[in-house]
Amino acid sequence: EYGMEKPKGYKVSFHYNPHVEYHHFGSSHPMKPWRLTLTKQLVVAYGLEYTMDLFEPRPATLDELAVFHDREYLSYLSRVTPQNAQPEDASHLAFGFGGESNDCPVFDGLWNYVCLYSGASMHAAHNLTNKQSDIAINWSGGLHHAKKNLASGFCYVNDIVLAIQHLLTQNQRVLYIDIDVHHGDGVEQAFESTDRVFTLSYHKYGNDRNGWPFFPGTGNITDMGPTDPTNRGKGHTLNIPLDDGIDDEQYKWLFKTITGAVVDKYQPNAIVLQSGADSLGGDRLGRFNLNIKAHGFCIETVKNFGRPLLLIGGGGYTPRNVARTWCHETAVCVGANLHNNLPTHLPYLQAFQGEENGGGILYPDLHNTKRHDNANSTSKLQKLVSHALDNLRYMEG
Ligand code: ZLV
Ligand code: CA
Ligand code: ZN
Repeated sequence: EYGMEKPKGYKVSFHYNPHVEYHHFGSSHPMKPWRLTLTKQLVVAYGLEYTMDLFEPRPATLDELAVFHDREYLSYLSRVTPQNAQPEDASHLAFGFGGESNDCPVFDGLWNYVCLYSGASMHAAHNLTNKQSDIAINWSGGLHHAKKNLASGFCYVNDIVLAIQHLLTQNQRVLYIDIDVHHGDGVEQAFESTDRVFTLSYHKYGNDRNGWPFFPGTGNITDMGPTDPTNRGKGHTLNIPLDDGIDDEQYKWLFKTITGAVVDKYQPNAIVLQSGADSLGGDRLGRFNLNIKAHGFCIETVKNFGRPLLLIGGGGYTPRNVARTWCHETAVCVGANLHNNLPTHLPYLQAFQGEENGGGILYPDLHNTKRHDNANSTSKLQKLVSHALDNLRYMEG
């Protein structure tokens, strides 16, 4: 009843509006929308565009975003510009803009940008509900920190929540999986009171040397959502807090064991996978030591569950490695193997050359490129897995 007859040969669609690329958060801001240009160029250079249905979705409308977000917030978001913004204004700060860290700057075309990436996620979700695709991909989405009335952590509109809300019109149970190095707090919070969405996030958790928590500071193993037994969402959240420097074999084992157990128990009708590439080794903001193929193993594992799959982007702050990873994962979806030497007719080949290691190739060794010592001992991870499996018992069967 989950639809897909053939174990291989899924119908894949790629949802992308190239106008997102032309938006800039500011030169010192780590979020670079042009990483999507690099991704698309790699996908095209490897010939993957011929293996999928390509769509250029229209921007979402304010009414479509209001299915999740407050209208007062959207109205502010749609009108604020770098010229008219009042940085000291109480509502500006209350909606999550400006402030000391300025994670969420107001830049030119901001409203257009949020409507473009949200429109793409909603279009991708639509392709799944009308069964035009088995796997729908939107690398421009995955902005998991946005709340209904608040911008947070580079995220202004929560395209994931909007896509899941659409999937819920046709599916009884949706599983959300988040492998971005940050906790998927916005999605967790949005569905904390329903048993129709299960949220599972793997992330770095804990304080640095100076006692500052890794953003956003939530998502310990004990955070299982509401604990009140009358709350239908009780037990439908699972958080996997990890420490610096986790390696390929540890992450793959953890992901396979825990995600497999969740799918077995919850039996989702559709899956949404946020594939943030900031969990790779060498990421500018991340702390893990994963290689591209270990990250891609998670996508392969989820694909093999054989449920309709919405695959979305997220974080990722070393643009050339973001592009490599999302190109590899696009290939995983269509079942293609890519040669390690980058195609020579790649327009942005320069971006992938002159690296210490990895110049001119798709699969550089990213392990320890930033030399985060591995603080995850085998025994700690084993305890984490048994705690996680224990937590699943709180879900009513
Ligand atoms: O990848 O780094 O740590 C989905 C996503 O999950 C913070 N924000 C806030 C709370 C106090 N700090 C600011 C610390 C700044 C450290 C330097 C930056 C440099 C320029 C601009 C922003 C940052 C930055 N901000 C690094 N980490 C943060 C986080 C937000 C992380 C969002 C991850 C988004 C797309
Ligand atoms: Ca995560
Ligand atoms: Zn992230």
